[in-house]
Amino acid sequence: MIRRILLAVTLMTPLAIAACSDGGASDITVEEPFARETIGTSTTGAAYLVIRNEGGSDRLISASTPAAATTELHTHEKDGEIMRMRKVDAIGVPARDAVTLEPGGKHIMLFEITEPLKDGGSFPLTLTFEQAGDISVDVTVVATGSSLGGQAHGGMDHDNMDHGDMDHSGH
Ligand SMILES: [Cu+2]
Repeated sequence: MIRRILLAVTLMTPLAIAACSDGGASDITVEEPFARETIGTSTTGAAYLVIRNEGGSDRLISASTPAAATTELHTHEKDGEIMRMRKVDAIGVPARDAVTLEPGGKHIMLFEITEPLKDGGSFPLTLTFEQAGDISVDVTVVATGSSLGGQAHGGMDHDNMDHGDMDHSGH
């Protein structure tokens, strides 16, 4: 059923599609999605991106990718002098605003990455928003320390992160 609707939309002229965008599903755009390459035998990583919202407030409620068995929404919080990652149920996207997921901040955590992420590669990622629905992007894999991945985040490498009391074994 959904496939049929999508096909119908695809067959419409660009003008008709533009007219359809009043529904609000296109209020959100996702820019500059990237992840750092995995190191050694590590199967843990994170995806970063910018969410731009031209419409009313929304929330990113989940993400999924064939590149990893488990995906979680994470944030970083300062616990004394230590930055700890914490799983969150959703990442809020205020109306007509942008939210940046970046190293040392909010991110999409990837567990049990199936194939090592290599510099120059990419993988698909589907973001699910409460209002806007699913938005799929291609995440570019960059080398560790690359400028796209940000620099001044010493000590925040995911491999060295203290995951606190999060249990990642119980899938
Ligand atoms: Cu994390």
